[in-house]
Amino acid sequence: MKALIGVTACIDNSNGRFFVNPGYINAVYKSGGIPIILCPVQRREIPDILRKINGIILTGGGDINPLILGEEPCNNIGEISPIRDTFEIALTRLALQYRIPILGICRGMQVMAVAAEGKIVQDIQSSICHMQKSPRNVKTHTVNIKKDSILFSIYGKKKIAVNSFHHQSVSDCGKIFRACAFSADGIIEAMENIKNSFALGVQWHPETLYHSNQCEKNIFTALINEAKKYKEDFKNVY
Ligand SMILES: [Mn+2]
Repeated sequence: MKALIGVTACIDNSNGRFFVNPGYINAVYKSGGIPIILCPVQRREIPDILRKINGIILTGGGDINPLILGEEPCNNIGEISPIRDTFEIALTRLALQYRIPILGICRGMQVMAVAAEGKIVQDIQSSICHMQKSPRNVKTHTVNIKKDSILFSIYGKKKIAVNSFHHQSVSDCGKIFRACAFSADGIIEAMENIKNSFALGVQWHPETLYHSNQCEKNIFTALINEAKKYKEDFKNVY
């Protein structure tokens, strides 16, 4: 049996549709998992989803609603989707309780931080460009990885280059995560769980790099392997 990986959908408010960019779907499928697109449901319905899947990808997308963090929106805030925020934060909290492996990508990493009562920078001010104009499969800035991390075990090196399409970032990872990679300006570029289950957040977009980069492919393989383990170890517990 293959691992079922829930992949959270973006909401396109202007066209009234849910969608997932194909990179996430292809990355899961080509890494040996089966992608299942997750659309927002009520909190009480989330356990019904979690009983059926073995791993989660929190995808990229728009900004996190500052009001969730008790802040007013700054002038440069992008499009927000309160329904998506509410669903993904609740999904993440319950998935952590269920110890379901999680991979958070870009916005997904920020959702993980908020779910763990961390903090977000609404609009990064830096001399390093984090919103690149180059195509999505081009790496534009470097990241330093902490040696004693899951991420280091995936990449096998301390300095990597990544793509970058974010103007928000995590400033406080929250209670159960620790930062494990930084850009040269000190922005947190990755974080991971220091307790219990596999949960990794990256601020870059491995789903648009994995075609030609083994390490980015390994991020998805790591999630699928953990999801398979989860299936065997914990499925009967809940
Ligand atoms: Mn960046």
